[in-house]
Amino acid sequence: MGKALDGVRILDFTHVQSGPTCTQLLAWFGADVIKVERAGAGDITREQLRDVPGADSLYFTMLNHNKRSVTIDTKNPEGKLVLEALIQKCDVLVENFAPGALDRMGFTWERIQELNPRMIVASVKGFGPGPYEDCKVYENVAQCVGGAASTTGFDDGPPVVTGAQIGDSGTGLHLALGIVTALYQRTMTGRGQKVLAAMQDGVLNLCRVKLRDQQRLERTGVMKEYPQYPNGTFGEAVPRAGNASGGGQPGWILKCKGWEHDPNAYIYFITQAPVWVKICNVIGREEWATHPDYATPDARLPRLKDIFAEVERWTMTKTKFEAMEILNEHDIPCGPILSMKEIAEDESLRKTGTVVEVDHPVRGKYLTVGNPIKLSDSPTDVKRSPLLGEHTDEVMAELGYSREQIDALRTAGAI
Ligand code: CAO
Repeated sequence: MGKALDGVRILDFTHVQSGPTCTQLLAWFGADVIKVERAGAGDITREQLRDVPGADSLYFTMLNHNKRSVTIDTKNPEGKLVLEALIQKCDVLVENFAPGALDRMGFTWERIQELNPRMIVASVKGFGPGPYEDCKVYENVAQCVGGAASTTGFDDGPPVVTGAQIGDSGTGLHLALGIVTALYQRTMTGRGQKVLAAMQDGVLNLCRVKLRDQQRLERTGVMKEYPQYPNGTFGEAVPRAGNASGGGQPGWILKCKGWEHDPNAYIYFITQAPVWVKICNVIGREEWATHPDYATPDARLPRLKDIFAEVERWTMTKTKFEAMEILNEHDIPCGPILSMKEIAEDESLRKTGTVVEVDHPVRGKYLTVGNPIKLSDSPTDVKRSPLLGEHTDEVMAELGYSREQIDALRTAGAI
């Protein structure tokens, strides 16, 4: 079966996490992704957080599946010529260098357009144009400047960053959408274009509901679904909401049987209005179904803390999986807090290809997250990440270089 992006060639000039997330997705959709790495060193993540001596780290292998690796010194004049040949051959150049690095290398937008007017140049940067555009940015910086940290955590504690890599992988996802959209537009215009996904913008996009709440707060001074209501105080900015649900369906994390010893013996419980009567029946508070203090969503808002305390008395008598089973029988929305260990062992995630075991010639077998986006006509086949420079000769030959030329470039340190 063919793949959605068969025939699309990507010059992958990415490193660390944000850019590689994007190009890995494109590779899974069938693009030929040629990762250009610094000769002798490669993507810095190859050696970061190493768990097997001498083997590419999981950090690298889990972000670079299905790609080919070529090593080119793009600051060497002859190496630059090889990169030019690649630019002429590829459809998209993806990069996430520090601002200005590509220009300093001599590959400005104008120069790339001269070489290939159909080329799409896609970049991840920390910030968009403005006072911070020259700054280098990593994941947690993006979470802080994009509004996530100020709205995450508990009211009486400091801002908190989340384990979900919304700054890096989140922005990589945004960039991938920009790239396929630009490819689609190119089918009509014949022209390439620049695609920019700034990490601050990507995080803010994911924090859209918090900018919604900022405006609600300014208008009404209070947000009744926040845990600060009715006894706490609201300031000028959206406060941290603990584990409160983001929308109009109040939720909270509740203890389950075993919570004293197991840090993940908890369940997320949502008091969804349409199933309120069922919730009352399940927890044994049938009278709340009709009591004026509890029967309507508005009446419940000032009492959420007490309501969740009562529900928790019930969840603490069940394991998180028992609670999940019982609540699901009644269509009550909930979800167990799954540990990474439980996720790694989850059979259903393995069956769908969301968790995949991959073999690697140096490190052996390891687990990875497969393609979370499933296309019925373009199935994903997860292949191991490339060794450093594994495909240099192969790609050089495809570019038309002879054996002698390849050897000479290698001797010159260009590749
Ligand atoms: N041959 C020769 N030189 C190469 C090369 C190659 N194949 N590939 C890269 N280089 C050079 C670049 O040209 C650059 O040189 P100059 O500084 O002289 O212009 C240099 O390597 C380093 O690039 P960098 O500045 O991007 O790398 P860094 O480690 O200092 O910074 C990071 C890393 C991530 C902070 C920065 O790249 C950045 O802000 N990127 C944009 C935002 C982003 O993606 N952040 C998320 C990263 S994932 O957590």
